[in-house]
Amino acid sequence: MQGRLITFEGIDGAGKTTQLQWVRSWLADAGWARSLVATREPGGTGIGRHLRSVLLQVNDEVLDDRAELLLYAADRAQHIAQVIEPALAEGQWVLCDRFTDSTFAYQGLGRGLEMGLVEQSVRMATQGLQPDLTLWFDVDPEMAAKRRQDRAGGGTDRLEAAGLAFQKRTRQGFQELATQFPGRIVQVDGNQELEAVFVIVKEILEPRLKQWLSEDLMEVS
Ligand code: T5A
Repeated sequence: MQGRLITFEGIDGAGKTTQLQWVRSWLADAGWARSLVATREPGGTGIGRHLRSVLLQVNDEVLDDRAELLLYAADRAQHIAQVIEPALAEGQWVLCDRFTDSTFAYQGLGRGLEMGLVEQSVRMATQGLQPDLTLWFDVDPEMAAKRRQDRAGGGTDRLEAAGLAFQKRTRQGFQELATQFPGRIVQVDGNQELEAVFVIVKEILEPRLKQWLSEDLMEVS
């Protein structure tokens, strides 16, 4: 059985975390005969949780853009070694809240770092590991900002505090990535109600999961 990596991407407040949790329950309840791991970046490991707080806490000290890039890479390298690769090796399906596309969109387009540097950092962290499927929750940045404001508990993290123009550039980054990798990245209109978005997500996932299961069966026989 082959493990599979499914990533959930989008700007802050796009709704990906909620959809990931719903997908997780749906897959578990529907008995897809495959064990699952749900995880996230940054912060999918104990070490990663320390890095997450450095990355997301608003601080008086300004975090340099290249330092930010390297911290995301460090979180990812640890996450892949400790969580993702072992799960894939056991044939599990891994649902990951953010992965490499976030680095291209946020540090590349959002911060404006040179793409060569971003690519280098991603290559070093992943050693070439790529998602099998990426769901990109595309939401209007103003709507996403409103959702973040309305969210119970409120609060703004360091990246959210970078403002609307930053989120717009990041959205543009995801758009460019979706054009570049049309087979892997599937755009989901996240502007609709939660339930309507989930219907779309299931429509995308069902045929893929069936295909993966039949590929596994063919391998066994
Ligand atoms: N980052 C990350 C980088 O810069 N580079 C990288 O390489 C990586 C990996 C991580 C931050 O780090 C950055 C990106 C991020 O800024 P995070 O907390 O993991 O931070 O990411 P966020 O996007 O900030 O997570 P959020 O939880 O804020 O947003 P989600 O997951 O997109 O949205 P969700 O599901 O939590 O929903 C937000 C609110 O909206 C409501 C939900 O109920 C919730 O209240 N909502 C909806 N309301 C109406 N209709 C819908 N369809 C809704 N969907 C959700």
